[in-house]
Amino acid sequence: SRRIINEDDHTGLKLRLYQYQSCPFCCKIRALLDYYGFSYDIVEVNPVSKKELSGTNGYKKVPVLRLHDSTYLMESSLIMSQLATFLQNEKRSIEEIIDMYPAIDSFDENGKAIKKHPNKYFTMLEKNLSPAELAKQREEREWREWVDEHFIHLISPNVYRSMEESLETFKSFEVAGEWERIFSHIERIFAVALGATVMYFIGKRLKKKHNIVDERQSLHDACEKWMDALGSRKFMGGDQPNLADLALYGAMNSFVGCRAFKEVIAKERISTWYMRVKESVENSEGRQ
Ligand code: GSH
Repeated sequence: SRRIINEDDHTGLKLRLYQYQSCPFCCKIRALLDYYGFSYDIVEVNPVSKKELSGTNGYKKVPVLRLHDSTYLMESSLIMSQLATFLQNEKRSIEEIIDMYPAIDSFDENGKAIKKHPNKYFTMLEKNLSPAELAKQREEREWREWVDEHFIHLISPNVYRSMEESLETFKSFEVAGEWERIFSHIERIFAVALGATVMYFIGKRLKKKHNIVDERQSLHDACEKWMDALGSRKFMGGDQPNLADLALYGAMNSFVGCRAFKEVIAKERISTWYMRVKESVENSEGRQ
């Protein structure tokens, strides 16, 4: 595992992130942790065996964030809300914060039993907010949901668009995810070829499922939509990034090395906003 150390982190949470380096949901969490200046360990999960996730009671997705050696947090947007709420409520322990996000039993679109967290996009403050502050919070929630429910769905159809792009993407995963630590040489060749082929077909299926006609155009449109909503503000959060800024920035980081990023994002006006968030995150400007 790797360790990110931030001298100003006095929370004592002992965070450990189980992740895939290039997973958009994991990139969202790293954006949040870095922005707020948390110290944390990173454990790269073996995508085949997932043996690192043995402590999570059967949950086999990443990201998982472990704290205090024994408590596991799941679901990227929920984790972001929990940590942001923790930082804003100095008097409450992390356990009390976790209890503010009850799960209800539900079913996913395939009829599989899942847990849902109805307030996963909410950050909780113990003071009364003005109508203007409430409107800002609502905007933040809506854009966070848009990142999860719209923007992230555009990534696979774009980065696995052709067999050639799919292979390029997997080769970038091999480097970014330091697969030489996880797989042998021969396994790596196999994982890249197999992964690229499988994801090429999955990308096509997802494209259909989410009614995407032209994936590059949709990516362009999404960037325009975000920038129109941003208007003259530096960040969606105003002078500082909020959780919507961090979520979109993180999601974009997941494919920063891919052709789709270079062909679309890098050429859009959103790239100035992206660079602004990058600087703010890399300097941990939200540290307490
Ligand atoms: N809603 C979850 C979240 O926001 O954390 C989604 C997490 C997710 O789907 N992660 C993917 C995963 O672990 C990786 S991008 N899929 C299961 C697998 O790889 O087997």
